Amino acid sequence: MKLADALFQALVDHGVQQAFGIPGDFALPLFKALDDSKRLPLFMLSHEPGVGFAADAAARIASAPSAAFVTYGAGALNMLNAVASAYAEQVPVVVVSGAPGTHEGRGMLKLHHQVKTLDSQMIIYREVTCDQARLDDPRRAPEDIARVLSNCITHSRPVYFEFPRDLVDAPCEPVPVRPAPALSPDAVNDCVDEVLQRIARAQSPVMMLGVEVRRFRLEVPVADLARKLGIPVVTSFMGHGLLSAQDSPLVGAYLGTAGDPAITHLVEDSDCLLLLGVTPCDTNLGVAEHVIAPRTTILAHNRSVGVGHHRYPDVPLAALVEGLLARLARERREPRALPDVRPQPVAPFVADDAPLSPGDITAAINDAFARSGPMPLAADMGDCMFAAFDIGHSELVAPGYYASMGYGVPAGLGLQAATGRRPLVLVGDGAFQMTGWELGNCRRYGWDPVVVVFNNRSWEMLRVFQPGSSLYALDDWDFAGCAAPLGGVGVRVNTRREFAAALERAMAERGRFQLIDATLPRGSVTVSLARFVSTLQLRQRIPPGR
Ligand code: TPW
Ligand code: MG
Repeated sequence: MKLADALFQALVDHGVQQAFGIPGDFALPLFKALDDSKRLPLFMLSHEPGVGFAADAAARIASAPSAAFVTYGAGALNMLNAVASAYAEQVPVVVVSGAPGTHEGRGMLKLHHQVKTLDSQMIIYREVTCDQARLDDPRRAPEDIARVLSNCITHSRPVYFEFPRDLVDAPCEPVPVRPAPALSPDAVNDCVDEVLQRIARAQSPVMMLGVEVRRFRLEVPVADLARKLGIPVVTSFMGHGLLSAQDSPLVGAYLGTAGDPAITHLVEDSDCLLLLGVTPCDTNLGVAEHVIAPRTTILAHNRSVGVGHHRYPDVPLAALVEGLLARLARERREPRALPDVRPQPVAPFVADDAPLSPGDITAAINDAFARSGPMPLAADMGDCMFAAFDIGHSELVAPGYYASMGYGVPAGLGLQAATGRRPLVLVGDGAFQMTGWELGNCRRYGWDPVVVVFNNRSWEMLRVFQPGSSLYALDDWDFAGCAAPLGGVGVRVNTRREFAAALERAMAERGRFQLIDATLPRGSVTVSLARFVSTLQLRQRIPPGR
C-alpha cells in the first residue's frame, strides 16, 4: 500500500475517528491523499490554534486519539500552544505535519517556512509530544508509526509525525498494532495489598478523581469501585464533569478554599486520600487550606502509584482499578457506611429584570438542563470556567491546568464533530476575541453549538489577580451582530429574564449556531474565581514544604 494510506489506516486502527486541519503547500499531497482515501472525515478550520483545540476536545470527549493535520513551519508552529496544552493535560492528539521532500533544502537555498534548520520543527515538537517520527524511510515507517501511536495511547499524550511531501505515494507495508506493554502482576498485587490496607486502617477515606479516569475509559469501573468500597468521591478541578453519567457516591468537585466548605473539609480532613488519575498541580491541589500531606495520600498518576512514601513505578491506573475490583470480588467485603456530606444547596434561578451575573447564567443553564437534558460543555479560561463548576451532571472539556484562552469555541466544534451531540460553549469576551471566528465553519459541517459569551468587556480574571489598573478594560464588540454574517443567530441580553428566554430559544432552534452575548457588569465574577485566585496568590508567597 502507499505510505500515506498506511498511516491513515493505522490512525483508524488505533481509534482515531476524525481529523482536523489546515493545508499548505508542504501538506497538499497529504491532504489530497487523506481526502481521496475516505478513511477519516476531515474538518478544516480557519486558524491552527483552533485545529489543535478542536482535536484536543474530540480526543477528550471520546477518550480516543484524534488527529490534527497541518503544514510545515507556519502551520505546525502556529498550533504549538494547543499541543502543549494537550501534553500538559494528557490528551492523545496525533499531529501530522507536511514537510519538505526528502531531497529538498539540502542545497544553498533555504526553504520557505524553515526556521533555523530543517530539524527545527522536530526539535520544538519533541518538547510537547511523547514520541515522534519523521516518515522519511518507507521501509522503517510501519514500525515507527506503530511505536508512536502505541505510545500516544499508552501515555495518553500527543505524538508527532513529519511527512515528507514526496513520499505520500511511496510503497509501504501495512502498520501493525502493538499490544499494550506488559506489566508485572506481582507489582500490581503488592500495590493493591497496600492500598487496601491503608483504606481499611483509615477512618475517613476519600477518593478524588482526575482526568486519567476519563482518558483511560475508567468511569464505569471507578464508580463501581467507589460503591463497593463505600468511599465518597469528589472530582479534582480538572476532573469536573467526571462520572456525570454514572451511579456513584459522587459529592462534587473539590476546589479547596474556593469551593463548597463541606467538600473541602471532607477532602482536607481525610486520613486516606486516594487520588486516582489526578495531576498533582496547583489548580487541583494547590488551593488546599493546609498542604495535603503525602503520608496520608495515595497518588495514581502517569503510570505509577505512590502510597505514602512508597512508590510503584509501573502500575498504571487501569491496572490498579482492575486489581482492586478483582480483589474485592474475591474477598466480598461489605462497603463502608458513607459519610453524610451535604453540599450547599444551589440558589434557585429567578427570571426577573435584574442585571445578569455569572451565577445567574449557570443557574438558568441548570434549570434548562433539568427540563431538557444535559448538553456536553466546553469552557474557556476565564470566569466562565469557574462558572462551569456550578453546572451539575454534564460532561465538560476545559483546560483546567494549562489554562490557555481560546479553547472554548473550537473545543465546542470538536465536541460536535466527535460525538454528533450539540454542545454548549461558555467563553469570555477576551477569549472569544481570540478564536470566536471559528464559528464561521459551523454552516459547512452542519454544527450548531449554543455559545454563551460572558461579556464583561474586560479581561476580568486579570483584574482579580491584580486590581487597580485600567489595562484590562476591553472595548464593547458587537458579538451578537457578528453571528448572522457567520451563518448563525445572535442576540444580546442584559437581564436574567432576557437570558432565560434567549437560552430557551437557542436550545429550541437546531441547524445554526446560536450565540448569546450575555452582558455582565464589569467586576461581577463568581465567588469561586475570587477565592481561587487569592489562594493561589497566598501559595506563591509561602516557601515550598511549609
Ligand atoms: C492564550 C492570560 C488569563 S485570564 C485572562 C487572560 C488574558 C482574561 C480572560 O478574559 P475573558 O474572561 O476571556 O474576557 P474573563 O472572565 O476573565 O473576563 N493568553 C492566553 N491564555 C491565558 N491564560 C492568558 C493569556 C489570561
Ligand atoms: Mg471578559
